[in-house]
Amino acid sequence: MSRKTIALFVATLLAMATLLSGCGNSVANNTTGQQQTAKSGEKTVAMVPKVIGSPYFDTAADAAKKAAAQLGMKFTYTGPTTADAAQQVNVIQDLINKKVDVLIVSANDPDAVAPVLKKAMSAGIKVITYDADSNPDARDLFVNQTTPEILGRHIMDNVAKEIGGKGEFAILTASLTASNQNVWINWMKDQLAAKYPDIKLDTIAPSEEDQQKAFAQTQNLVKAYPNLKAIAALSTVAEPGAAQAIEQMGLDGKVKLVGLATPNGMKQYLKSGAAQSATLWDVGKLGELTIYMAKQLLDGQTVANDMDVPNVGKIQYVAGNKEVIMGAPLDFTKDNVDQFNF
Ligand code: RAM
Repeated sequence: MSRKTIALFVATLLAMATLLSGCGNSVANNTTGQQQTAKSGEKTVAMVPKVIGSPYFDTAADAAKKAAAQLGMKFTYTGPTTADAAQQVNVIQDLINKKVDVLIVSANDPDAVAPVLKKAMSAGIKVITYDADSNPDARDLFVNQTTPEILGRHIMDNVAKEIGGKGEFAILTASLTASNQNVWINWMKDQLAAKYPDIKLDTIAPSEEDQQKAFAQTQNLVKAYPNLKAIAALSTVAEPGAAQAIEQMGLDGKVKLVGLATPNGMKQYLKSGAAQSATLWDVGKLGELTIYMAKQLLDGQTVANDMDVPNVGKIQYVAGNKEVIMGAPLDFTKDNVDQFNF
């Protein structure tokens, strides 16, 4: 056989080997659509945030990926590039087609995502929501970061504390369809009605998981409500965006700012006085807890109240809603923000 024929034969063999190795149970493992192949028998867990590229969701995903590796599961992370419910539905449909074993979703819109999640469940895929729930009948479990009533009442109390119990405030939320922000807002309103007769909620403005939109909305709020004394910014991009606008308008301390954000995202603003407090939970632990629960479901294990989750701690389990609750929220201020790094 000539050298040329041998070379052609070897090249053909290599090409076939490459093709065959890519035919396993492969899924996209990030937004660039890079394919990874799960080893046979290895379960694949796909995490779908409200939006890819948000530090909050990417931090949870980094921790989830490490936890999945420790538990012998293949992890993939993919999602919409904006907090768009229709985009998120398409991403989930694609993962169903790729036959992942577990879907983990933070829903942009609980109603919009329910049909495709039910389709996943019918296809034998375990469905977990984390951070923002879907309709409860469209998932097997909801991993919630904290108790909505506690968080909502606490944020309202933080507003009242900053404005001396009287005056006007506004809420800068994420998307108007987001189930987590909406349940927190409901509890804020309940606390407002129950405890603060001299405080008025002027409006609720959306910022769609977009820090630039939060910046612009804050400018609009200050112009539209000249007596505004505080803003409660309810997303980890809304509060930094609002702080930037307050700083740019020279309103540090004149319009008080509280809300939900990471300590790293708010450090400079808490120290400068553009913001008074930020509240959140350990985002990495939320990612770890979610993967631990995925393994529990895959192994047919039960979830019990007060069960101790490695590296996370004791969790609550609300059986009636198939809901795990990780723990209490933390407040970050200029005095303690340096103690945290996430
Ligand atoms: C953003 C998202 C997320 C929410 C946090 C507080 O990152 O809206 O769903 O939990 O803020």
